Amino acid sequence: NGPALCVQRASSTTRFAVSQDELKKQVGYKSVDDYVQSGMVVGLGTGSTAAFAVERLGMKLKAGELKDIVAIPTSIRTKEQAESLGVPLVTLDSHSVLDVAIDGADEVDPALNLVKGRGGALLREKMVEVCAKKFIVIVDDSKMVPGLGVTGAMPVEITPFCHEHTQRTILELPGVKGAATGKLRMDGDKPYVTDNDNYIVDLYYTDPIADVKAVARALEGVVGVVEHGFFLDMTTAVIVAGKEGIEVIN
Ligand code: ABF
Repeated sequence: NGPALCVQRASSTTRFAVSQDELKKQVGYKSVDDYVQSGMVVGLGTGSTAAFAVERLGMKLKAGELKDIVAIPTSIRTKEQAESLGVPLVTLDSHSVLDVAIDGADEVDPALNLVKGRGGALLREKMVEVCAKKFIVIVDDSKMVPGLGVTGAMPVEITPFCHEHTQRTILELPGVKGAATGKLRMDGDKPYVTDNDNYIVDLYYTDPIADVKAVARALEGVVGVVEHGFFLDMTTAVIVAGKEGIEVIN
């Protein structure tokens, strides 16, 4: 049985030229409206789409429509946004189980497996989202792909210690060698540094990845790899916005 599809048609107002930002806002707001209730522990994702969910949560808390919420941010920038909106924050150290986590993604395949991490927050995102009873992914329809690895980088967070060695090791792995090129992510003329003081190697595939689970397992076997951007078998539902309306796939 494949994922079920529930299509909510666009209202007459949303059928006209809707910007990408408006689509992100629609799914961000809907995720909070449909999946967050008072008393919950909520995981807050990172990125321009997740920022709308955080915004909505802040609005509803301020309006008193939600109460007794605590939230766990997945990056420093999400933490700062949530703090600025008065969202009470905790960490996994005090709350190991979340009721729901909401986040964006870079790619979503038909089995609802994901590539994440082009925003650089993959480690904290995965640590938090794997602890959620429900993981709700919010995207515009440009993120829906027939197979993972086609629209851009597949990020791998690695230790700065001997990063060139680790990058070479990754590029020799089955499922990577001959299929992808690797590039250390840069921030100007210096390596990009994650919230966890690590580096990121971006893998660029030319064709959809044939066996995503095998590549994920191989990456997990490399000492020096901290985490990879495949989020497999984690998704509860994907809320997708396109010009025709919003779809919930689960
Ligand atoms: C996070 O933000 C990431 O895992 C992903 O890389 C990115 C998606 O950002 P956006 O919503 O801005 O496209 O969810």
